[in-house]
Amino acid sequence: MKTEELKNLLSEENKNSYLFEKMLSFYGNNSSCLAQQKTRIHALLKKISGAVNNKNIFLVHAPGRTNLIGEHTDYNGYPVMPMAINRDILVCASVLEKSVINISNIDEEFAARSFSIDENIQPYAGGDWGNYVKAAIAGLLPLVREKNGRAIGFNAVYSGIIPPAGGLSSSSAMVVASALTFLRANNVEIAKIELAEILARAERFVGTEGGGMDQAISLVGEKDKAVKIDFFPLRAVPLALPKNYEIVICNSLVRAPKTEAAMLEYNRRPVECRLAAALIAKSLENFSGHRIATQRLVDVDQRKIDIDGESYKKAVTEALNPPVLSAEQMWEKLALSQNNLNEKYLRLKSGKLFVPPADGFKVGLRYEHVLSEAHRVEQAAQALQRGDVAEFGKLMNASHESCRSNYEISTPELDKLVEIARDHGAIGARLTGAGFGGCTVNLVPQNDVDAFIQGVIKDYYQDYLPAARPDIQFNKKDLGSIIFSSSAVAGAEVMEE
Ligand code: NG1
Repeated sequence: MKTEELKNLLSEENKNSYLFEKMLSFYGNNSSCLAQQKTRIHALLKKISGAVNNKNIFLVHAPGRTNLIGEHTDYNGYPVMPMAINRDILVCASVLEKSVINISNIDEEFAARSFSIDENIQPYAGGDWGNYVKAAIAGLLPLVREKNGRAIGFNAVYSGIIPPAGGLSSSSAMVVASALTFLRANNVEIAKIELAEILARAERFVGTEGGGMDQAISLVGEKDKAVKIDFFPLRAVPLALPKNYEIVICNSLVRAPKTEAAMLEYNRRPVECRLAAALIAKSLENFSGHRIATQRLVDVDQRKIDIDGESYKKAVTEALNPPVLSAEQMWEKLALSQNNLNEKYLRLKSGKLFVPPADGFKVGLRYEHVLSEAHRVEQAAQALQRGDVAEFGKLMNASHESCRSNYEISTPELDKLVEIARDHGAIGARLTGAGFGGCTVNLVPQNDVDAFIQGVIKDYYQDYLPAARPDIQFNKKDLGSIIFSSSAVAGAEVMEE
């Protein structure tokens, strides 16, 4: 499609055009929102046509997400329940007949990048936005080469409206958008579920030990639905969200970038969970005499082990006692040398060695969170199926409490925001995403949404935050992207007529 054709498809007279309809379904039928999106697409078209001389171009859209319930369960093999939101990464691209990727961004904070496609793609320095594009290309290169014998690249301009470091998966949306652009450039088609599995592994290129929730929901999101996602193998079940309620997202404005201290704290949790699984497997072996192969907590779930309930309970209690262990206690209990412990459990997928935390491995608390949270996800799915909104809200609240006290991923600001949200009518309120800052997700009766937003603005953004965190600056004009309600939207796609 040529730039002019795309512009025509976006014009007012063309309200029934393919692109116009796509925009309506992604961003909602709200005139100021639509106007904003059109301006955004025009800016992309302008920037790319300057670079590629009006060659054939295409658009790719990948949404961010909010997780309604099921936090830090994905990498343990337990389910999650996110929805895709109407904040996305939009890419305008043209195919290049050579093995090079050229990317630029409407936001000039992100400098243009260019790299060659080869089997040895090395990351840029930590925190560079180009790493998310490299992650997608490196992850898909074997598949594209297998199908086509070679892989060609693209020129692309990116525009993102998902707040970064906010727990709304801007990074995974960037990976997904880049992956779809790369696949389209090479004319390779692949099922969304299969792609989600590849991209969950691919994103580890940036150094996090994450699970597969974010890439999956960005791809398989559905309009007006939450999606219960199970892992290993990936399965997605859409569930209708309650009518007459809205999902409101509030940004605590505490940034949680995965490139700094938050990355260390994030990676600590999967390490502690792997150790908890290893301790339980060892203890179960003592009880049952069988060797149990474990990679994650779900592998030692009672439903998977041939052992009576009483012995199972005893084995777990023994395994997680004491609930906090130093590295020395850990290698003794697992009967491993220090070196074996390091290589088996502390070596991160990035190759780096995880340094044991000074306050010990908190296996007891982490286990408590993951198992109870997995149970809450199942209950939440049932509550949605029978339309029990009150129960769903209670489960969201209980999830926040467990994230705070057992998984220790909340912050005073997130706790305050959740408390204020409940005071202003949220049926359920909790932190969403990895934690350590970022956003909360709130279930609010539709008729109360305006009052809810005004109440939270007053109590949190006007009264609490400036006093508690004078270091955090924000512009009142930006409140529309700091606290907003989002419908659930469809997953990522290439937009071409
Ligand atoms: P965010 O909030 O995008 O950093 C991370 C992980 C998820 C999941 C959640 C916690 C990545 C890319 N994402 O999400 O897989 O573990 O934390 O539930 O690592």
